[in-house]
Amino acid sequence: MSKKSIHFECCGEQQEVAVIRLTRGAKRNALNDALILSLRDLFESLPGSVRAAVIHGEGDHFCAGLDLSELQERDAGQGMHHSRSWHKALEALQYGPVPVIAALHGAVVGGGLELASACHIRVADESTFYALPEGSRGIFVGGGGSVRIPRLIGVARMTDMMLTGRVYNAQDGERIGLAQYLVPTGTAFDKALELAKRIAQNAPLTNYALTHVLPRIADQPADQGFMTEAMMAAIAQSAPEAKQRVRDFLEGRAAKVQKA
Ligand code: 1HE
Repeated sequence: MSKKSIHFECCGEQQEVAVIRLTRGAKRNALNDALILSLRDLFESLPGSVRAAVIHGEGDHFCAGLDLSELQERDAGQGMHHSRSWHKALEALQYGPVPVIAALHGAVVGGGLELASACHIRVADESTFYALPEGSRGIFVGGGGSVRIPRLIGVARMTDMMLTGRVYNAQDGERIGLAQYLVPTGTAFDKALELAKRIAQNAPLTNYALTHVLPRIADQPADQGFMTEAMMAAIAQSAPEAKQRVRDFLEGRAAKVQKA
């Protein structure tokens, strides 16, 4: 399926992995309104077979952020609604039906980093670089970056990126927590797909707990977090699928954890 500015298809034996590609390569996958809307629509209507998703970008860069050509005509009220439209789309992704893995290469800048930070796992290849040029463009993040990025790298590092225009390369990006995986140039998509296929084998309820409940627990005071965790643990372990998976291990049918 091709929506405006994105291409979407399902792969895997059971069509369990959704692959989403940003297709504005000529504009370095800059995010215009149509693309943001398409992302929201897509994550609100993924086929029932899908258990995990990969998002990547066409051409030499993952994403150049907000399409700056659309910024020209907006007044303050329109700007507010525009930012909220990004929030809705990226919430549909972050709190959507399945874990999402971003395969990163080239520029991951501005709104591109905001998009990547809404994903659950980021796999970066060696060509990746990260920046928040909003500071030098006289604007601010508006796609949830001020909420999500400090949770990955801390307020101090994000402040530095925006005040000074600091660019992180792929190695340093992984070191500070912008990506969980660093792979050779040209292999981020393959690694992301491999991870997605593995994630798709998990019990859906466990994946739901990890994408919807864990981040909320992380935002709760410890006392409430412990209680939410206890409730989620009880719900997860009472599922028939969990009981079957534990039985499979105890009876020697499931894989052991291997030394890394
Ligand atoms: C764009 C955009 C864009 C490229 N909006 N058109 N983001 C930025 O400030 C980053 C701006 N972009 C760049 O710094 C560079 O384009 C890149 C480092 C990403 C890539 O460089 P390069 O040499 O491969 O490409 P290019 O020649 O700069 O760009 C190719 C074309 O894409 C060119 O248009 P053309 O008509 O001359 O071919 C560029 O104008 C166009 N292009 N990036 C519009 N971003 C919710 S708030 C989020 C706030 C933000 O994201 S602010 C950060 C915006």
